[in-house]
This record gives sequence, C-alpha cells and structure tokens, in this order.
Amino acid sequence: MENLKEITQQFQIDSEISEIKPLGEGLINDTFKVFVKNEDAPKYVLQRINNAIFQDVELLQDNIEKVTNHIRKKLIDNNISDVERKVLRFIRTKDDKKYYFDGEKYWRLMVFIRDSYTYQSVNPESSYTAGLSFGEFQSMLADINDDLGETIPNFHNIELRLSQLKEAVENDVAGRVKNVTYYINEIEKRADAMCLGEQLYREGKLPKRICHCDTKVNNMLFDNEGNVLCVIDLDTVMPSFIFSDFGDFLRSAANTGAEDDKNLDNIDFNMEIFEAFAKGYIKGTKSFLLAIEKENLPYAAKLFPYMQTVRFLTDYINGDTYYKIQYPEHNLVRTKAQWKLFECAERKENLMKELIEKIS
Ligand code: GN1
Ligand code: MG
Repeated sequence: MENLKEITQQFQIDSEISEIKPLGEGLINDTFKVFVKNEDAPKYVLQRINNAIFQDVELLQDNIEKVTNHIRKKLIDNNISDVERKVLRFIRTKDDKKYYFDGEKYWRLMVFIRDSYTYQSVNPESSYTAGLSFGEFQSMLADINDDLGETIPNFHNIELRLSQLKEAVENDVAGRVKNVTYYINEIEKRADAMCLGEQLYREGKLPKRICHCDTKVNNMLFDNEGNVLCVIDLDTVMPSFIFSDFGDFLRSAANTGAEDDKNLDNIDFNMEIFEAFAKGYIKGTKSFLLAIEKENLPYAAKLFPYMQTVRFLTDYINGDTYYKIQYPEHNLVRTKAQWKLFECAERKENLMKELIEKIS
C-alpha cells in the first residue's frame, strides 16, 4: 500500500490519498482503485502495465492518448453532455510523461469515472445498447488520422494463433499435450474454415478498421440506469477486422455460463443476446459496414470462442505463462468452457445467418 501510494504521487494529482484497493478482473494488468480524502474530488484508477505482454509501453500509451483525444474532441464537437464520464482521462506524471517507470515496473493513472458500474453479464436490452455503443466507438475512430500501431502484433490473427498452438504442441514443455489431444484434433478439423477472415483480407475483400479488440462485457462502464457511459481497457485498440469487436463481445455476453465455468452444462450461446447485440451493432456501424462484413457476423460469433480456446489451450500447454491463473488447471478449465461455447455457436450458425439477413 505504501508503495502504491508513492507511485500514485508521481502523477499530477493534488488530492490526499486515503486508500488503495485492488479493482476488477483483468487477466493481464494489475488494477487498483485510489480513494482520496476529499469526498467530492475524483478518485483514480492506478494500473501496472504488463510489459511482458505490451512490450512497447511508449507506443501503447501513445495509441491510448490519440484514441481518447480523438473521442473527446468528437463528443465535444457534437455537443454531447457529460463528456468526462464518456471517455477516459489519463493523468500525466509530474514530469509530464504518459506513464511512470519505477525502475522495474510501468504504471499509469486515470480518473475513475464517477457513478459507473461494470457488469459480468447483460440482458437483451443492455446487449442492444452495448452493440450500439461498440458500433459507435468504431464509427468515432473511423476517421482518426493518426496512425495507430499494433500494441500486440497480429493480436487477433487466427493463423498466427494456430501456429503458436502448433509450436506449443511440438515443444510440449510442460508435458501436458497428452491430456488435450481431443481438443487439438477438434481445433485442427476446423482450422481452414476458421481462417476465412485472413483469406478474405489477402484477397482484398475485407478491410481492417480501428477496433477495440477486447470487447468483453466488463470492459464497458454503465450508469445506474443501464446506459453505456464509456468503453474502457483501451490497450488493444488497433487495426483489425470488425469481427474482433462483434465476436469478442458475444463470446462473453452470449455465454450463459462463465468463461471458466467448471460445469459445462451451464454454458450455451444465447440467441436473444446475439440478436439484440447485432441490431445495435448494425445500427451503430451504418455509416461504414460493408456487405461482406455484415454477412460474416455469424462467422465472427464462432471465431472468437474458437480463437480463445486456441489461446487458453496454448497457454495451458506452455505451462501457464500468459494469463493469470487462480489454480493449476485453470487454463484447461477455460479451454473446455470456451470449446463448449464454440460448439453451441457452431450449431446455431444457420439461425444466426437468418437473423442477420433480417436486420437492416
Ligand atoms: C485478456 O485482461 P483482460 O481480461 O481484459 C486478453 C483478451 C482475452 C481475455 C480473456 C491483451 O483480457 O484478449 O480475450 O483476457 N487480453 C490480452 O478473458 O491478451
Ligand atoms: Mg479487461
């Protein structure tokens, strides 16, 4: 706590700090909420950036600053009210840097958006609002002139993810491959079909746009009436297929169970959530969504549980080097749960196609 307090004091804040507590459920960075003595003054969010994963912290914070500045300007130009609750505000250090390096770790500080809430699940109504908000988020970034770098190169490239899995299987450093041959084979059977996006891109039929690339339900802040305030966790904002934001949201939101549910019977792919989100998303992206993007939204809904299975399985085989785990077999439990979700989405693909065709 003392140390966290000292770190927070490196940033440009005047308030006296009263308490610092862990916040959120992220699997990558460590996040803390900073409370201050004056109850009317803003609270803060302190984050330790995982620089093993985000290796270019300079580029990362630079991207985030460009994105938040662009969105803030758009909101102000469009006379939107309550701007400070609709886009994140990062605080620079006392020597005017975008992050603080303590000699070992990298830290950043942002304002905690007051009266905001995160949820682990949505209902059809909030799913529609979320679709609209993520669609609008992409629309707002469609005309950003600054170049954004890839904070994790090839982050949502399924071809790369499959090759990482292959490499992990070949090395088998933790001796775990024998436990998971079923999943390796099932993944392999679908590999060609799941690489469709990359194929369409190579053929020049599918564009990349600026996407959020981590649209989990809990990366969105809601107000106390269930309206979306703002999109958070901007580390992965980068050029990608729009499938990233559509598919990754449904991966968490349409799952009737948890991402790491031990009881696979809890897991299903909820079509009501899918339909509501698709309606909101298609409305929010009206200004740019191409036919090829729209007709492949069901593919996106399958791709993300598939890709996440590949990523969790790879980490399990590698001996848990990427995701934070809470117990030894956690990545295996996650793998099984994501695969179950994938199978449910796969069975419902035709239904998804019918629903998408009806939305205009
Ligand atoms: C990671 O840290 P968090 O929970 O927001 C991951 C996502 C995964 C997600 C799985 C940079 O996000 O891509 O989908 O875990 N982020 C990174 O829950 O790898
Ligand atoms: Mg997150």
